[in-house]
Amino acid sequence: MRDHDTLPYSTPALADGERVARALRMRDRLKQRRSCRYFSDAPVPRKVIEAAIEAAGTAPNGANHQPWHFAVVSSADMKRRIREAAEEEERAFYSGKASDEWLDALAPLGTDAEKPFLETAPWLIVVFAQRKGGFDEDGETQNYYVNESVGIACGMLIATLHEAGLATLTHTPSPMGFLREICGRPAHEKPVMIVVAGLPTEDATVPVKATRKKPLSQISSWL
Ligand code: IYR
Repeated sequence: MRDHDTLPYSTPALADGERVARALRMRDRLKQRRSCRYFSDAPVPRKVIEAAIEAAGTAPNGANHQPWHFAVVSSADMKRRIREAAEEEERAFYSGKASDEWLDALAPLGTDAEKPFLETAPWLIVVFAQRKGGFDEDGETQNYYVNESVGIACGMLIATLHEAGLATLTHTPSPMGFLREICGRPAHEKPVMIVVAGLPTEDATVPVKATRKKPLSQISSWL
């Protein structure tokens, strides 16, 4: 006997062909995702963001403590503060802190210290990892596999926003402690990334370099 409470679990009964078709459909949808750096100020319903965060909140995670918090920023004032603080860090990064090797790696992506999208995009989702807190967020209970859990949740968040037809960007100013202060989060939470969400400008482009994906034969081995 299992000595904990349980519920039945099953997966849908599908023909193999349908399983393959669904996997290919999902793959093809996800293949269309791009990191976008040109956001319009067109509004996007709050409900989309709420649903995507609920989807992220279903991610597999350590001991079901769900060690994440999503601070959703939409006010012009807060977005401006985040942009100003992020650009200050990025200026230091691009004009000295980053190694030449790192800057060379970024050159084909065309990134620089200017982050206007932090103000123009309708939504900034600031993702925090809770180092402690447990399910009840008591701030003390140990959490487990925090980075892994939050990473998976971010992937599910981005996939859902993409499925809703939004453009996204994972933005990781470094260091990003300022996000804790601006968003009013406690010291045991670590800012992980900003997921910028909205619609692309009409003349948005993406770097060709970013569209090259490693083939299956390179990213997998079958043992
Ligand atoms: N955080 C910087 C630099 C940057 C670093 C990597 I690695 C990227 O893939 C993209 C950017 C910035 O946002 O510009």
